[in-house]
Amino acid sequence: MKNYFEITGVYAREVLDSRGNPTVEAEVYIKNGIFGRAIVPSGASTGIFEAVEKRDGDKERYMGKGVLEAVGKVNTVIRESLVGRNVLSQREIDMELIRLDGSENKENLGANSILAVSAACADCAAKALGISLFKYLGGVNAHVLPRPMMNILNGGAHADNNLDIQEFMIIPTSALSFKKGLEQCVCVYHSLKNVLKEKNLSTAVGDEGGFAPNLNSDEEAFDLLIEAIEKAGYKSGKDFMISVDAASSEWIKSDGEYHLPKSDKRLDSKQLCDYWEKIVNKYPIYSLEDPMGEEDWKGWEMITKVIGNKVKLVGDDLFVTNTKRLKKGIEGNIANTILVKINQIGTITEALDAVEMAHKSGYSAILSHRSGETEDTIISDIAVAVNCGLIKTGAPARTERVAKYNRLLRIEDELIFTAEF
Ligand code: 2PG
Ligand code: MG
Repeated sequence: MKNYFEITGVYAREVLDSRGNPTVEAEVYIKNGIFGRAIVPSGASTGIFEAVEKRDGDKERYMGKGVLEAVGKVNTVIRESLVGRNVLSQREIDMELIRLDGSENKENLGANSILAVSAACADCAAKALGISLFKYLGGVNAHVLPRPMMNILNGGAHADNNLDIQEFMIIPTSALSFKKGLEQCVCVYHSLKNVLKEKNLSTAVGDEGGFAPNLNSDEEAFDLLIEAIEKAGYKSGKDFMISVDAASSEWIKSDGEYHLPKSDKRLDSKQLCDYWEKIVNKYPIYSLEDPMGEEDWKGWEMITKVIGNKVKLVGDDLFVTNTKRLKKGIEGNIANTILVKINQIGTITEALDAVEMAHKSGYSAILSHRSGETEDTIISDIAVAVNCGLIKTGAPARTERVAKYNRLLRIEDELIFTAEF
């Protein structure tokens, strides 16, 4: 039994993500052929403070997006340092990966190589113990199923339409179980498709499976969502609320003003704050993600003062799952929620630390996918492990998104009556 949990092998390969771009898959082995596996996701609207995703830049392969160098790091230095360690020592392993890399932003080994191994270790450990990943990561108290924040209308960098806001999400607020909430979301998704068809609008989808029609304005998107909710037989504001990811860091131009590229509008921080206040007063808004840019701390401070007591203000590019940036936010009364993306920071331990810091300070945490995803479902397990109660993982279409929801259905089944929603 003594050496049962000893890592005997670490192996990585290049596989594809949902946008057809290469990404890193890693496997971690212990004795008896037990192994864990993980695949790393990839963003499009990436924050400038995210940990570095290592790409080969070799134009002869995958238009420069290959990850053979990152894969090579796993198969050499990382393997050498992990073989012989106890796979259950997640924190120790992650600290070792950070030490091996040696940089502030994981630029030497690449956050993609590091995260693949970190997550594969967790998966292997759970399998070795014969328990579910969410139980391994969260222990006996892991029991809260997250409400899905479902992105059913896409714009911004995720779609080639004319909407500046990147994501329009629905969140089921009256459902009493994950299963029911999911079903309701799916009904609204299909209802939206019908609404779009009736108006002769496109039902083609964007990167996260949400529809991506051209509309007269971003506000029309809110109206369409509400129409879809009502036509599906639900009450907006009661059964469903709306969440937005503006991804406004994408809007900032060098002159410091926000330049909304598709509508060609220019706004300063105050005007943008006024715009969000108007939206919050007009629509049943649950949360606004990145309503201000990743470097606009002053703008964030202003919006938190103005509407921070009414809605969740979610820092994605602002916090990049990094406890140093989150701490700055908490100390400055900035935002009230952190979006947690494991590849923004690069290890499972650091992602768990970010959730813990948020919760201790009265901030909410939302587990999140990336726009480039895979069949890997670890974020579903993490969401339940940390009892954060919220997950953002796209439309109920495209298997890489649906896989996360299906995993949550299985977890809910496993928890039976102890599941809370
Ligand atoms: C976001 C994400 C996920 P990306 O901005 O929140 O929806 O997009 O992965 O492209 O950063
Ligand atoms: Mg975002």
